[in-house]
Amino acid sequence: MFPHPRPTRRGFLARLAGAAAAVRWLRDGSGALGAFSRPIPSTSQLEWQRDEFALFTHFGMNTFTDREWGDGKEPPSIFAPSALDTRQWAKAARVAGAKTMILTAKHHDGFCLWPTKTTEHSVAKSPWRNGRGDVVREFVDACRAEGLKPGLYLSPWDRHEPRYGDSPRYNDFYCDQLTELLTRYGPIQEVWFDGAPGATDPQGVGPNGQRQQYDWPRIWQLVRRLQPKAVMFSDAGPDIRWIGNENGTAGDPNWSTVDPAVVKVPGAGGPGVTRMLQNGDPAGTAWRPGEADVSIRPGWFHHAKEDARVKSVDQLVDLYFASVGRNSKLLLNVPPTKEGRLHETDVARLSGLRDRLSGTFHTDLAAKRAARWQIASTRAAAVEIDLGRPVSISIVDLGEDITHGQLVVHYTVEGREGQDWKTLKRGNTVGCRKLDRFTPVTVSAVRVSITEALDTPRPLRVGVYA
Ligand code: FUL
Repeated sequence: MFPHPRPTRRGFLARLAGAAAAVRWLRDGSGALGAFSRPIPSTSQLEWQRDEFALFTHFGMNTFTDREWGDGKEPPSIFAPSALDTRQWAKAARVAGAKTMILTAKHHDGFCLWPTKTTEHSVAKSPWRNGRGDVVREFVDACRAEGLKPGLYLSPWDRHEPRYGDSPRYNDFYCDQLTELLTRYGPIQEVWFDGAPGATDPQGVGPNGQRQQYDWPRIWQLVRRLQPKAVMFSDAGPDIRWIGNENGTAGDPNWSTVDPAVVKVPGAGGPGVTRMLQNGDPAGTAWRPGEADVSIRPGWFHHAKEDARVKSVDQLVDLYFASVGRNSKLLLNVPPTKEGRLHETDVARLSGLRDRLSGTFHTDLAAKRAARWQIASTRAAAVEIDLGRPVSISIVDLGEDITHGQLVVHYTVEGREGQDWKTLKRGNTVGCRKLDRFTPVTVSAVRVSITEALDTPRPLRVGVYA
């Protein structure tokens, strides 16, 4: 409904053909897709996913009230970061290896971090920088100075705005806010639509007692018009889908294709929703890869009482394997303090994560080892990589060339111990990146077999690490 600008006409036709093929697949249930094309990513979705890792920054009224959800009654006078330093956030993100940083321009309490014309409830009424400050401006400038792409979160749910629940008027208000954010600050990579409090939660009614009916088609079209290269995130995409939990963990399998009819709006509930968000659908007609969001702390906002509960480097590495390593993107929240800086513990954990990942993936034991894929049938293929000598390995890193879609249904990884082949992993789907960890084993060769695919398989990228 809101197609991304397609790189080529061929891509557009391929998407149509993919949709038709999947419908046929659903209808006859045979799983035999034949020689049809399947959904593929747009240029923006591809870049978004290949970036692998982004930081989230929850900052706003809740930082000052020590809450997670404000009620919209917070006076702007309490917004007073004493040493706001967005450059420090961006540096920490760059060091961590993040390529994007996403800021809560407005959370559910409705307080706007930029001087908006749409409401008085903003930084313009705060004592910070004498009411002349603009956190969004400082944030995007810092991102660009550190080579990061900025993204913005604008909560649809607004507990301050009196028009909330008066649906057409609030939709106008919300579109005006989006227009400011998407026209004043240059290119925005990702626009994040939160699903809270959920489509049926009684809290989602306005002062008039009515439930807000969002005009999603209008909202999505507006973003597409103002920022054609941006990707839009929500439970229902349209470009990127929520992964279905806030633990930073993708499902296994995790298909980047979904059936859009199952999750139609942000905050949707009902049968099959979580499964579709977690696992996607091999017969899905829309390319909508998953983003796994999680906080480095128990809460999304900074609370001093949680300073000793920052996730360890080991936990962050596990999250990386459970998200990026399962064909998802990791969006890790690191909340600034009241001063307006990231806490030193969080900063240390971020650089610890990067050091650990750089060390782990430093030497690819399969690099430059000539290996030829044997296409065993139209649905199966295998490659054998001679490692040259017995070496201890514990990670296999696979990747499909997703410019052609996601095709692998099942695969096996084996290692040669002496003369015998030992199964190291039987896996489901690969997608952009699939990481498998196992107890270290000494092998002289590795064999990767695609045992089932939706279409003629293409060679996988294979990395092998100690
Ligand atoms: C949720 C919100 O309610 C939380 O406060 C946070 O913003 C998280 C990322 O999404 O739905």
